[in-house]
Amino acid sequence: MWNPIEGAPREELEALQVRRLQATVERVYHLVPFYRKKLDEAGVSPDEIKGLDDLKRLPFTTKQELRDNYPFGLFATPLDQVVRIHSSSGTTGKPTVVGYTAHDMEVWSEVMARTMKMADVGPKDVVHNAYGYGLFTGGLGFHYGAERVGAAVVPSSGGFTKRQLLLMKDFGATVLCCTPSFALHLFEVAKEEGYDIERDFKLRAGFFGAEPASEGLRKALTDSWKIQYVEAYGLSEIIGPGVAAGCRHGRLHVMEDHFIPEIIDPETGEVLPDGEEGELVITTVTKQALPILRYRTKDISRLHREPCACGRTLVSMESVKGRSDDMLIVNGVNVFPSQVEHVLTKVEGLTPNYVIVVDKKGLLDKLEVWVEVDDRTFADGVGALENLKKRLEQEMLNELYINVKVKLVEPKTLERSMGKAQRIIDKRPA
Ligand code: DLL
Repeated sequence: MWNPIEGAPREELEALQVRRLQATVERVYHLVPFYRKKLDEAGVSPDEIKGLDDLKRLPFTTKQELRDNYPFGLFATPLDQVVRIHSSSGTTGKPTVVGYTAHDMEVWSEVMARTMKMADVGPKDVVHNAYGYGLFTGGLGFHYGAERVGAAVVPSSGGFTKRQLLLMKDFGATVLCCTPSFALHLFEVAKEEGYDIERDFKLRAGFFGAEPASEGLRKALTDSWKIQYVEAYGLSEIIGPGVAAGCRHGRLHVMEDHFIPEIIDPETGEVLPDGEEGELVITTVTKQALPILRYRTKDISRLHREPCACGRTLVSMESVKGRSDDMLIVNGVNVFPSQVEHVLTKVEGLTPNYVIVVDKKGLLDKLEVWVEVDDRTFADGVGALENLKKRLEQEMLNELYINVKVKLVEPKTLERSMGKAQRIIDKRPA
């Protein structure tokens, strides 16, 4: 563990959370007119926050509200105390802008150091950081965390796959940080370029996040690169990466002394008990520039509080299965891209490179999955491919309860992403 608080007794941790929550509500009430109005409307005065149970009385904050207050309307500090600004580009409307004071940067480095510690990253490591540097929080978030634990960081950022491989080999990278889809792409190109994974690379751990990855994709990455897979979860509105990190026992621990998670029913807003699936909501309790009350992440997960063998007492969240706004409703049935990926990675002969195409035919939605087969399967000929296609369509029906048309495509024909993979093409009229 990087910080003993990660394994502190629950009472101690919760007492700290309550103190910090009280201070946060007090601050936003006095410093952010938006929150004063919302708290007044909800009939909550800051001095009524006595325990964690009072969290549920606080109003939610949504991405739309951040946008409505573009760019700095929700900041709780004047700009002269802000030392960094990041922004995430949405697909629609204005970007979301987030700010950090020097203390926020300190917290961010701390939670990223804890993340790095999940694979014992330290001064002997060379961290190849292929998350995008820039307005996206991935690059700089990992950068500061790796520096904090004393590792040598290679700030390679995204793109330029072949050059990345060359640097990874020549600099002796022991740790890779990037999206799971880009890690897969790096592996494919490494093979194409004739690298011998075990002889040419020294990788021992990979920090993968920013997008969902099915069990199958995780296993493919662990086996192909021969590394410890560490999951990183986070979002710019809360801090960036560093909200939660995966331990060696496969639990994704939330840095609860800084971010308090809840799971709610996305329809009613009611808080759900541990173990139930719903939307993850997060309250920051140490952020200065942009404190956020009950941020609706739209990410679907569950929380678990059973003790973890790693010794951390921090609550763990299940890997995000998808975003509620990524969920496709196909003829009334809910489908997450991760469920499709799960089926694809169970079947031999395919690669985890796929896209989902949704269209309308008459009144009905039609879902197609295009997936690349591997070289060996491709060489097997038409008959084998036809059988594989039928088998996949049956598996999809069994798992997703809908009819899916599968299109098997040649290896390396679908577009690769350098950052977050774009898996869905929705052609239905809005
Ligand atoms: O993606 C921060 C990040 C960078 C996390 C690098 C991990 C590694 P945003 O661009 O604001 O921030 O996107 C946040 O990405 O709400 C999730 O939907 C998704 N996401 C992030 N991590 C995971 C993960 C960064 N481990 C949005 N699994 C979040 C699934 C993830 N989805």
